[in-house]
Amino acid sequence: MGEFFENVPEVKYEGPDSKNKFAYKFYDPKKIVRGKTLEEQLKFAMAWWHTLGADGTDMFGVGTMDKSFGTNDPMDLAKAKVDAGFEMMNKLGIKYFCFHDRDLAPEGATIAESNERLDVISDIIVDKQKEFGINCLWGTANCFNNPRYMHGAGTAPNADVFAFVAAQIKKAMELTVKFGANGYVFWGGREGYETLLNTDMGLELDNMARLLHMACDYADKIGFKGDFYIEPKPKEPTKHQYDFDAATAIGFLRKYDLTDRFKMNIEANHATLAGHTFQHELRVARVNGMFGSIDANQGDELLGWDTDQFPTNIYTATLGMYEVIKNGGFTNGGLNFDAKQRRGSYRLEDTAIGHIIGMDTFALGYLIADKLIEDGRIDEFVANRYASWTTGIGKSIIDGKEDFESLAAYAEKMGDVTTNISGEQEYLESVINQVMLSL
Ligand code: XUL
Ligand code: CO
Repeated sequence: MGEFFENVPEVKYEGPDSKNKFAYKFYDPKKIVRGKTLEEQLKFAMAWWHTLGADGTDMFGVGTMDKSFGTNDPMDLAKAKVDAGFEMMNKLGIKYFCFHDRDLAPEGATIAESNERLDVISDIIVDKQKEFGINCLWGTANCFNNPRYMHGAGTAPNADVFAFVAAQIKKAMELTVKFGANGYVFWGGREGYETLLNTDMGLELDNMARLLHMACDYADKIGFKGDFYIEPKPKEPTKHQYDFDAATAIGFLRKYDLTDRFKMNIEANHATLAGHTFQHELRVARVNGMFGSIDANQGDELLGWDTDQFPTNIYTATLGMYEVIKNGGFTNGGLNFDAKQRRGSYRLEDTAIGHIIGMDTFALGYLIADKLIEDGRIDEFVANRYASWTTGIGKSIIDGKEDFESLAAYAEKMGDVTTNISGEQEYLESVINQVMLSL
């Protein structure tokens, strides 16, 4: 096997003074934080589709990046991508990857042909995993690209499409188990509607739940013990997607009795598209006991679409990792770089540089969030803000001892509320700045 990323050396931690493009300035994989190495805490993953597949094609232009890896033959390309992917992960010290079925091998004329191709490539991947000690974070099926999914996949009006996608997901789950992953993602890019005029929303949602229940049943059959994830996104490519945001997806899972097996895979750019912050989506998942994994990227504040940029915003990463630490860290999940370099950054080494800044950003975010929690001023402030619930009337409400009549009597006796205290947002933001800059 030749080298594909010949301009990318092995990337090591050199510290904040390093001027080497191909070095980590803040991500020291062996540094111990909260009883584990940063490498174990952060669980970075490479996304097969962006890193090995995306060539810079956009709505107005053809690809700018050469991702042919030296061949024109589709199966040879699939094999070369395995070599290239493991070379990249090994050089960057990334220990996980995520994949869609169709990222790994080109779709055939029949399901049988597609599956045979996947068998060939997945055997090679399993050997590489052993050789490099690299794991799979999660797998998924691409249920959005093929024209058969033009009206949806699990929510298609045509039952034959539902049968087809079930077959596709069945195989993708088998591959996920074959790679030893503990996560399987459902991202419903075509699960939604363009117009309600032609849509039976109730039936579509019932059918989506039927598909997810079938996935749970099949997981038991093949011994998949990991988590299923819903990855919320409000729109794009479909006008309205059913898994709009974490709150909507959790409501859906509750209605259809799927909360035992499912958690959220929160993508930063999808939060932006939903009109939320990254931290908001993580908080909603956390307080509902549904936090699972993260697609680490960022959007552009000025653009209304999913730009999937490598994450560079330390403030956003800090508030995100604050939620992850409060959740007890990752269990089966991790930080998957669902991210690509800009179209003009067309060289193969630019994807390595993108991963490097992404890893440095999340390492900084984790270290600052850890310090914020250790500092304790924010937690203490929040505890004090809600102190009225720990004694007196607040405790009595929580203990279930009050009703409207008793509270009306209490309010009458009180006269008016005189005990509100300042929210001190500006002070709290100054604490973050201080902790961040004195790391
Ligand atoms: C699309 C997206 C997907 C999912 C996996 O916006 O984020 O790549 O992460 O299907
Ligand atoms: Co994603």
